[in-house]
Amino acid sequence: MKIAIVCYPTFGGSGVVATELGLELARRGHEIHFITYSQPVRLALLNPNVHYHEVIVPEYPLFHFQPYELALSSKLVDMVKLHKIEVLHVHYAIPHAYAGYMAKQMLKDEGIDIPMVTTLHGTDITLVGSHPFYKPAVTFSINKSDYVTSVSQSLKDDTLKLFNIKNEIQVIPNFIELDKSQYDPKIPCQRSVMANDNERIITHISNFRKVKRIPDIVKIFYKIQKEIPAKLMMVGDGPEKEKAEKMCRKYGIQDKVIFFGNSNEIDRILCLTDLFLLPSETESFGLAALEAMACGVPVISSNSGGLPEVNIDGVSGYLSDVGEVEEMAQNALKIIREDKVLAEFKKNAFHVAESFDIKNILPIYEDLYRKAINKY
Ligand code: GMT
Repeated sequence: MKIAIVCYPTFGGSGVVATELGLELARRGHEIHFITYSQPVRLALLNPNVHYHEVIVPEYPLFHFQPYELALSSKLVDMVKLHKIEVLHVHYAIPHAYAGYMAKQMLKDEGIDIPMVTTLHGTDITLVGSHPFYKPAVTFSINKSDYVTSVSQSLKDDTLKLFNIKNEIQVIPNFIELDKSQYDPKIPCQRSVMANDNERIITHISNFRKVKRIPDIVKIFYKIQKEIPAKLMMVGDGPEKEKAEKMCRKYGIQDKVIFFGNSNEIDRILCLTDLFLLPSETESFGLAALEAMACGVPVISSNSGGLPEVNIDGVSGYLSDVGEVEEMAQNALKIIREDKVLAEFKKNAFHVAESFDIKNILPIYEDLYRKAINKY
């Protein structure tokens, strides 16, 4: 099949999912066209099945805001015609589903019918999309999509609660490519570069937005390191990073916390990690938690949104109510205090991650594309 994938090219989870999906589809022989404003961060190599088309928004001084949706929908029209694309898959409703619908209409005018699949990822529904300024457009674009998917049952429930949706929403969870990862004890992890032998390594990876509750991470770690020797690796960049750095200095733990910034070496960081922290206010799924688990890293998370669908309490880690930092710290210590217990949780985390193997999830998308193409 010839599939266009529209996504955000940044370090956010939706872009990562879209990119990994496209790459795996290409490996299975499909022709994939990524259409976005810069090359997706996880899209290292292009090949005959993987194309990238940049959406360029010309700067015009009259405009206070440059019209990205317009440029994107025009690019979609051009690329569908040029490459005979059969299906559009847009990730993240805003503004991609909206631009996709416009492209569909323009193409229809030229006698080309193309189906559109929209995947909802979370903040497009829970934080941004439900804002009254966006809600009518988001509702409209979801209802006008040929097929709609959401990355968890919890996100589906939220969407139905927040919007007047007439379409079916199919839950297709995020996935992980286990083959490429990770939990391979033979690969040397250079642990000694990061910590002493007696120290536990705790990691958080995100875009450091408010929703990630970054101060909770510092508080949890502060409590942990008072009990046992430990280091905290903070990976990613975003608006809450500076605050976290200040907090670490205030708590006197700055020597035990390493801030990495954005990284493409997530697997290498996770392979030396003992425990992952994700105390978010909300997560539609929590791809970062799944990536950790796929590397055999147990997770301490909040129980909000789709996290209970990924992190199984008492098995792959523990879940607590949002903001319960004391309980999260105690649960973390329960896991990492003893080697034997940690080893058990690591094994379990990997086993839970196995059920999200891309090999199980990809055929679901393929079936959906076939159904969409056959609809017209
Ligand atoms: O929150 C992020 O890290 C970015 C955000 C995005 O839109 O890219 O992630 C959302 O989509 C991911 C992929 O489906 C999910 O795994 C994340 O849980 C979700 N983030 C939130 O719901 C806050």
